[in-house]
Amino acid sequence: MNLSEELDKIFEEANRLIGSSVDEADLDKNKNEYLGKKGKLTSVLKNLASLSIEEKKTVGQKANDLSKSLEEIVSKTRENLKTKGFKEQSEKEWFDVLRALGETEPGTLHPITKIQYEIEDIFTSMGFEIWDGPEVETDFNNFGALNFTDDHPARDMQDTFYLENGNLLRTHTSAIQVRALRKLKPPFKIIGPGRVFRYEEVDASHETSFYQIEGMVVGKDISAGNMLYTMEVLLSRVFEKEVKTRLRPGFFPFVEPAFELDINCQVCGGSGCSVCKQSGWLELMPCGLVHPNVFKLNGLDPKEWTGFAFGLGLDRLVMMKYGIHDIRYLHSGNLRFLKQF
Ligand code: FA5
Repeated sequence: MNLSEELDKIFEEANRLIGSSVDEADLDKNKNEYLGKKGKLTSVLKNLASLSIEEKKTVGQKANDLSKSLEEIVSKTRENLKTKGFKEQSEKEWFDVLRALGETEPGTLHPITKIQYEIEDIFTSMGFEIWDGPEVETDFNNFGALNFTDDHPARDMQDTFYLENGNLLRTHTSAIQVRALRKLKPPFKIIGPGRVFRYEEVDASHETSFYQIEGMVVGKDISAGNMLYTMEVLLSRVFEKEVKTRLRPGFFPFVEPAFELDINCQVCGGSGCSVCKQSGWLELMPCGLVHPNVFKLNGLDPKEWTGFAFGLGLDRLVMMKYGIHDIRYLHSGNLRFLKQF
């Protein structure tokens, strides 16, 4: 066998052996057997010295080519072994990430969200549209357009978080009625649920951030009777039973006459507790007939249009419905509390 034939034989052997490597260590060993310092292919090259110049050229070239091809076969095989390795590892070591968490429990709606959805259903069934507005509002939308003059004492009724740019965190959802008044063509009926913010002392029935639902109806000849009927429907559907309410005169610059609708405290049944401050009643839903100035300030003619508006305290409604004796539970994130709903 001449040197060239010997090279062919070695290449064939090497190709087979390298291709059958079972893992990377085996591959390194096999590679070394042919391409290492003392490898079979390397040793053939060492014998080149005994050949003629002509043979040296052809056999040398052939040996170089074969050695390059073998290097390529080695790197291909290494890649295959790596992929195979990952595959085998993932088959052996897989685990169910969800199972690793243990028992999972489905989430539930927060009681405030639940009642909000219920109220949205009640009002949409009466033909109301649902309106939204941003939590950061302009002073004008929150106060100015609602007939609060700059020095109006009512501004102090709702301690306000102001932002550096002159805007504020809305103190009530009445800012949503302003947006509706400016966008919609009367007649219209809207409700506007949302989160509001006030710089207040926190106690059993007061939070610094809470939820309200604004309601507004604008049309021809809207009366206090229409307003009271709407509120009765709302309360009887939410509570699914008769609840005692009372109306007191109220004061808000954007409604005239203004009323406070109180609900008989459902936590103590009216006998007095920390939620109702021992009075047996809880302030729930102020309301009134839209003040003519509000129509004027928002581009509508008060001689042509009438309306009513109300602002329901959603947290307090939830407290009354479920007999919750402290508003702070609602924003606590306490799962033991929330799971009950
Ligand atoms: C207002 O916010 C008026 N914008 C409501 C209104 C709308 C009047 C339309 C007339 C026409 P008031 O500040 O009273 O009003 O708040 C309304 C309701 O929000 C209260 O009756 C109460 O249920 C709830 N509320 C007020 N302050 C808090 C508080 N700190 N924590 C929880 N609920 C509150």
